[in-house]
Amino acid sequence: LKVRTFTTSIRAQAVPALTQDDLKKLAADKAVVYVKSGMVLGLGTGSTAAFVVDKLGHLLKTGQLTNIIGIPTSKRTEEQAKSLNIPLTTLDEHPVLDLAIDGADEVDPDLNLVKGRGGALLREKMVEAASKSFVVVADETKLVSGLGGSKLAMPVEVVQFCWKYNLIRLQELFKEEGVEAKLRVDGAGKPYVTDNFNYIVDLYFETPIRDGVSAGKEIGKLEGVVEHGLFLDMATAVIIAGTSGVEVKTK
Ligand code: ABF
Repeated sequence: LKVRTFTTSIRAQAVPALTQDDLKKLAADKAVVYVKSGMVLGLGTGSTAAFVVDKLGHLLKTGQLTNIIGIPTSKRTEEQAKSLNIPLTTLDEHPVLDLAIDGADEVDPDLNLVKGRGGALLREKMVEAASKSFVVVADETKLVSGLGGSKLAMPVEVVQFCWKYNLIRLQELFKEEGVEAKLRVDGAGKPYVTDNFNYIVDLYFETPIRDGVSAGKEIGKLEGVVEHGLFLDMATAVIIAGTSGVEVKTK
């Protein structure tokens, strides 16, 4: 496996300090270059993906893109796309997509990802797995040397029925990584409910996951687990915007 990196520099002189949102917009600008008229597109979720959806709306409105049709990865993205008059479809109608563009929570050196802190992991994985190419947009804060290494959540979507039983089984599975498993709650302290009416158990690792492939398989074996946030060997390109430039990493 060889990851190739191409960097476009941002000229340093007279450029005010870039905010994280500026970086996300730069990644989104680069990503929409991959979009061609007539494509069936996976529309991601999260603040970086939202900049992509905004730009697609603008390109359609100004006639720079025509005849694209999107499959949203969450209800939030569906609403945003509708508000921008982006035509929408479903995986039932279009089971093969040309391109999906989405954000990520963690990106490792082999372009494996943790996704789903935004809660949309199930639809994201379904749409992105059905896509001929999958471009990730992120700012440099998302780079990690090993998945789980950011000390932030790695989400697992579970059915509501006996969620605690699965929380304990997940904790048991990763006891060597020193995992802490927590049920995700919303702002009111109630369990967070996904677009698919499930709960999310967030896993916090003390040390990065040693073997992502086997971790994914072991999680998947638990009955009542619907999906997990390890997106392994799925990204065809990752666009990382940093203060010194925009990098495109491809496999
Ligand atoms: C989606 O949004 C998720 O998979 C990921 O959880 C999140 C990243 O959000 P942001 O771009 O706001 O950091 O891509």
